[in-house]
Amino acid sequence: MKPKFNRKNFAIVLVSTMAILSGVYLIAADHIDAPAVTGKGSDITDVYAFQSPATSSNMVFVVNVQGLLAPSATAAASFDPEVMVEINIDNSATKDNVEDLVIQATFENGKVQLYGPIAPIQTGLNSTLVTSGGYIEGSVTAYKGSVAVGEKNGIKVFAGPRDDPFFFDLEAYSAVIGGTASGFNNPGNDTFKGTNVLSLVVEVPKSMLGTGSVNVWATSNRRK
Ligand SMILES: [Ca+2]
Ligand SMILES: [Ca+2]
Repeated sequence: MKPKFNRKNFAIVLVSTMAILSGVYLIAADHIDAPAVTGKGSDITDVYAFQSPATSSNMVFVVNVQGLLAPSATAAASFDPEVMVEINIDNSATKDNVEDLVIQATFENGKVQLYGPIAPIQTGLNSTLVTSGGYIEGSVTAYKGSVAVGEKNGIKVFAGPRDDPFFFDLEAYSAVIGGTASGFNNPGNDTFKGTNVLSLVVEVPKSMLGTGSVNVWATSNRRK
């Protein structure tokens, strides 16, 4: 029987070329999330999608979870084996924000298992692991450990703790929203400096994603 996953946490929708801007847009809501998911394996902070700087025929997807990890807590942090992270890709000619392809990641015993990209069995609130397509596995990189990358059929996967790349001045933002400041300062204050996330990074040939542009979003899904 195929495992089924419930969607617990919906992250963001973005167009690949807008990945960085979209990440900025989402900061306030997604690093400090609802109590039910904050700090849990299903808590997505940011999603990035961009062309590989090294290989222009590849796309890179990054999904970060478990934000605001203090360095002292990072070594003990781990991906939740009950949570599947799904990268959803809408590549239809007329973008309908319904995924046509999914890339699915699960985590178990220090390994990351990656399925797809492949057409989903179902769209919407639930996901089913699609085990009939491409599959690769990699070791989860330990905190400050040497980087492990799984690679097969032109697809690469990395999973492990990373310094949160997100820059946001939360104090200045709060002051602007509160009416006590008219704008940001230069330089600003990097509120998330020093904190870590658990990153899933996937690189795939664009040829596996269809033709034309794509809409990309990520979900985390808890096993049921
Ligand atoms: Ca679609
Ligand atoms: Ca989905």
